[in-house]
Amino acid sequence: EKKANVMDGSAMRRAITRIAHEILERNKGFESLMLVGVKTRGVPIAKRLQERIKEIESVEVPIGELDITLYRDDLTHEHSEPQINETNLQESISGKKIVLIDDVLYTGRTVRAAMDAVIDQGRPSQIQLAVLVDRGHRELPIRADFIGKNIPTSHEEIVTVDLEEIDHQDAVSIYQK
Ligand code: 3GP
Ligand code: 5GP
Ligand code: MG
Repeated sequence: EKKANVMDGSAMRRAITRIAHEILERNKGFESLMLVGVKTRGVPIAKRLQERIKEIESVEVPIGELDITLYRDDLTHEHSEPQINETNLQESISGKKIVLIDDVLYTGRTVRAAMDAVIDQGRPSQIQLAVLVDRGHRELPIRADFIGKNIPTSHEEIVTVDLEEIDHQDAVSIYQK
C-alpha cells in the first residue's frame, strides 16, 4: 500500500546533479576517481553521475559494477549476510578513490560487503559512499558521504526506487509492507 511519493523525476535529477558536484568538490576534481555501482539500481545511478561529471568537467570517470545479493529472498533482510556474486571492476582499483553508489542505504550490510569486494581486488586509496536514499536503521557503523535524500522510515515500510532505465519512470515512494 502506497503511503507517499517522495521524489519525482526532477527531484531525482537535481539530487544526482548535486551529488556529482559534491563528489568533484570533495575530491578536488576527478583525478583517480572511479564510480562503482551496486546492482541493480546503483548501476544506472552511477551512469547518471558519470554523465553529469562529464557535463561539468568534460571528463569520463571510469565506472564499475558489483553484484551483491542477500542470502534470503524476502525483503525483511535485517541481520542477513550479503553475498557477493560478481565483480566487474575492469580497471585496476589500486590507488583509486572509489565512490560506491547504491540506491538505498538501510542496514549497511550491503555496503560492508561491497567494501570487502573492492578491497579484495586491490588497494584503493579511499572508498566513499553515495546513495540516492538513506532510510536509516543502520546495523553497522557505516554512513554515506553523499545522500540524495534522507527518508526516515519504520522497519515496516519499503522505499521503492524506480529508474527510467529499468522501471520506465523516475520516482521514489514509500510503501507499507
Ligand atoms: P536493487 O537491486 O535494484 O537495489 O534488495 C534487492 C532489491 O529489492 C533492491 O533492488 C530493492 O529495490 C528491492 N527492495 C525494495 N524494498 C526493499 C526492502 O525493503 N529491502 C530490500 N532489501 N530490498 C528492497
Ligand atoms: P542494506 O544492506 O543497507 O540493508 O540494504 C541496502 C540494499 O538493499 C540496497 O542495495 C537496496 O537496494 C536494498 N534495500 C534495502 N532497503 C530498501 C528499501 O527500502 N527499498 C529499496 N528499494 N531497496 C532497499
Ligand atoms: Mg540497491
